[in-house]
Amino acid sequence: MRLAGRRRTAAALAVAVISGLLGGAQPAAAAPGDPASPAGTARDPESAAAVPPLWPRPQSVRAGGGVLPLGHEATVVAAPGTDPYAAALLKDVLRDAGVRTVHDALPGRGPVFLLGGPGAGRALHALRAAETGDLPRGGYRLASGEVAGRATVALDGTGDDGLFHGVQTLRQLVTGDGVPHVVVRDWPGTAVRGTTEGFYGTPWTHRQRMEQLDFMGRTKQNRYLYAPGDDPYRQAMWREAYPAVQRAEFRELAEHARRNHVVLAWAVAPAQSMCLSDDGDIRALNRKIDAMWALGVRAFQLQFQDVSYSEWHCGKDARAFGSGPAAAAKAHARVADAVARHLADRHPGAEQLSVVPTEYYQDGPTDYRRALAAELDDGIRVGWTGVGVVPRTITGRELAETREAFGRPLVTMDNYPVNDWAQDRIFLGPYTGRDPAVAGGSAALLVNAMEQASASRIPLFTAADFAWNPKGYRPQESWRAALDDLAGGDARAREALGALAGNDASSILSPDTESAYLRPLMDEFWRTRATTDAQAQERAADALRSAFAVMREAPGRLDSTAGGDLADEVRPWLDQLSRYGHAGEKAVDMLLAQSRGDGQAAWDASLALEPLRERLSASRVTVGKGVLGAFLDRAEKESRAWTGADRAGAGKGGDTVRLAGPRPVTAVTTMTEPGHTSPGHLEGHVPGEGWRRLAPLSAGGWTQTDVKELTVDALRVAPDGPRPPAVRALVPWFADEPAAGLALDREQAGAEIGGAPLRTDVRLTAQRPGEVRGELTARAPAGIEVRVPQRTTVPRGTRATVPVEVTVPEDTPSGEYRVPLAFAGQESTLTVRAFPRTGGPDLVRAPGAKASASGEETADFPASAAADGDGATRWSSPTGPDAWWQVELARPARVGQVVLHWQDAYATSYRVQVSSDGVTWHTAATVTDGRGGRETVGLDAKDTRFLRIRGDERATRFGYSLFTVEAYAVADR
Ligand SMILES: [Ca+2]
Repeated sequence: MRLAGRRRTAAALAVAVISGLLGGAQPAAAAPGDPASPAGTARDPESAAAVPPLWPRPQSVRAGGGVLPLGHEATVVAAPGTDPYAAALLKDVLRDAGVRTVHDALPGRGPVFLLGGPGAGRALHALRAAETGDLPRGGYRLASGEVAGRATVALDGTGDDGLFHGVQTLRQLVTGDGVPHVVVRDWPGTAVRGTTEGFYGTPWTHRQRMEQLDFMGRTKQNRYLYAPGDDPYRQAMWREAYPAVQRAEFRELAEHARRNHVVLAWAVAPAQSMCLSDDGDIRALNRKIDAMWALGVRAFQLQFQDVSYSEWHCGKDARAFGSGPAAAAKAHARVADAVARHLADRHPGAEQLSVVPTEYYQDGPTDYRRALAAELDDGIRVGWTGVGVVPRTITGRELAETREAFGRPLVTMDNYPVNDWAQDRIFLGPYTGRDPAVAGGSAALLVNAMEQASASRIPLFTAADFAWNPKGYRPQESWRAALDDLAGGDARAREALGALAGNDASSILSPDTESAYLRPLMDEFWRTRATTDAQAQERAADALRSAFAVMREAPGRLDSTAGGDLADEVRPWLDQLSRYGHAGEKAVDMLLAQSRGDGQAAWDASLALEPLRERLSASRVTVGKGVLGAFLDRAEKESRAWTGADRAGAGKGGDTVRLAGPRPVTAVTTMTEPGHTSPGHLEGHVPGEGWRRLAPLSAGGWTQTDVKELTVDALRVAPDGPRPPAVRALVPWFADEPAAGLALDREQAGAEIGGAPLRTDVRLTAQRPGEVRGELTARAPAGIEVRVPQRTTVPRGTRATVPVEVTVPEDTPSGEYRVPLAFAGQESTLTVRAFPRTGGPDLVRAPGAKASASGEETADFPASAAADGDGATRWSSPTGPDAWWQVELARPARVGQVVLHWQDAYATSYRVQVSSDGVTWHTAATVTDGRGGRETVGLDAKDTRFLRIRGDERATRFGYSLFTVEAYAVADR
């Protein structure tokens, strides 16, 4: 016991040391067998920093501290029978690290690399690697350090691919300095993990597939399922052999797959043109399978996903099977069983056959599933996609239930990142929402790639990481590593790739992740815009503009990423990203110029933005969904607020503005298209006088004219030459309206007598062609104290938020108090409901309290559910505005506070009523600006035996629904 305790401590310390590098390697608690050597000790963090990040994230890594230097010579000793691909890979790694001479027998020279066999085993033992124990197939051990005075790296693996995965890890450990001293014990969390090429669209080219296999080897995937949606030779033309060129490609693909320890699998979907009951057709199918075997395919899948239950392709099937789901299941099972028997007889080395049934995405057992489960040979696996074709989440429970329904292990065929169903999108976000149990509990986990092969590697990298180490998986870290991997060390490309993937990150799996890196920059930009802090504005604008510049430059920066393939594959998205970047820069320039008061520069940027936005909306692809377009919309809206173009009374597009009657005007803003026209001048129509020339227009198109409260009933732009200026907007700023608009965040609010201050906001909107300065004043009645800032400045075109703090001192009687708030001639009244301090237990939940209601939507939502203190249960009224919920308290109380927890169906307007007898009611509080969620209502209601929440207006078209109501008595002094 003591020893075990020490081991755990040592492992925990080592893990802590390297967690910063690996983003926190998963503690080895889930390890089969002994995860850590007993002698492991913590090292100092600096030397541990020499361990580079490793992907997929290993199950356990222990940093030893030192570094094993690599020179020009090394010795590689491979045990007899060692996997030649692992040995070849090791030599490539050493060559890339600068080793020129590799000796292949001891003593040799330079550090020694021991691959498998007793020699590696002894060195691993000497380097304090844990014994092999019950390391699963595909697992490996890797250790580096000094053995008997010689720099040594030792590796061994289980199964025929473990050693290869170990060398893939070693590849990442080798840096310019050498190999860090390290002990890795690692194994796959999913036995079969890989990629499906199954999309509809242009299938990958042979070269793309070859590269994908190398990528799969690097990321420790071991299954590639060939199933293009548009390959006729695996569908309608399944009987026919592939043409010679494709046969040669399959052979090459199979060989390349072997090198990468990937099993080449082939899926056939014959049912659209097959007589399922016909032995001749079954023989033909088996012949095709034999032919594919001869080309190097080692795993097969039968697909029945798009099959009708009533249409057969020969009369014989109708007679043999009948019709309906169970008949179809029998037919599918018959074919699958025959193929499985054939494989077992003819190709005993084949992997287990899998079948994608017609009902591959449903929930739980069905007639079809039951019939298939009963008929299908036990050794056959069944494919499913989770519950739903593209499910947001897949849970271990769903997997277990589906496994139960089919009575066998499942091949999880996840439809992410495939995008053939959403052709305006590319899905570049990380793989998320799958329980670790889905990986470990599936016979295989295959994710369906996009047509865009190298772009697919971003999500596929993360899925491979998840499949290898599901419990240690951290999507964001994995995603960043995927971007690093694809960028291949090019920092400018990496930045652009972050922009591309960051703005194409959302999907059904994670709808809220779009442009996540950009949104805080936008938020800060908007926040500072409403302030008068010019420096903060510049900083926020610079940060956002830089991010937009990366987007604009992305096509150039990604020119040679993945050998140039990436940019070619995602051209429409990349170009759209670039346009958004360019438009974003212009929008920032426009708004910043406005903040500086430089109307001409802002107008120039605004005009430059127009063609960019037109090109953006002409594109059929979606980038930065819900974020980038929304940013530009808001920028335009704020710009129009600043220029005044959106003001009532502004002329849009015409050269004359007629007012309803004579009004005093302080200034006029004119926006015209620059160039190609004669400038023209501004005129005002003065009653009793006629048109008066006011000012010339600027050639740049932006003119703001101060007219000193001139009373006019019309304004116009008059040409100076033969070609009249094209007027975009003509904006009068009136002297007879308040300089600022004023709105209260809340018109009513409760404040506890003698309690903490009530805080609310006043929003001020500038209504002048310049910033508006003034003082917000509050006329507090006796017994109420109000604090507001001394001076307030509202920048032009923006809305400023001014905090208001209300305090109700100890001796103030409870009741409602009106606090008029005024700014620049505008006034609004805040109603403060002063209520006494409350305390004690929740009266609603006291024993003896009884809830009732005017009605209940169904028996699932009883009145009592709002009195149980349980946030998961609720009362719900039938549809309609007039409904109430009430509680009869156990004994009369002086109620001082009611707390409501609304469901989405809340009341915007409601009353709190009280009664001593349940007959005569009295309204203790009225709320007319209800906002749902948790609402606290203060009151002071003596002798309350009955407390009622009466709805007046609904927020939704449904009824009212309350999770919980609480009530508290006025506290004793
Ligand atoms: Ca409840």
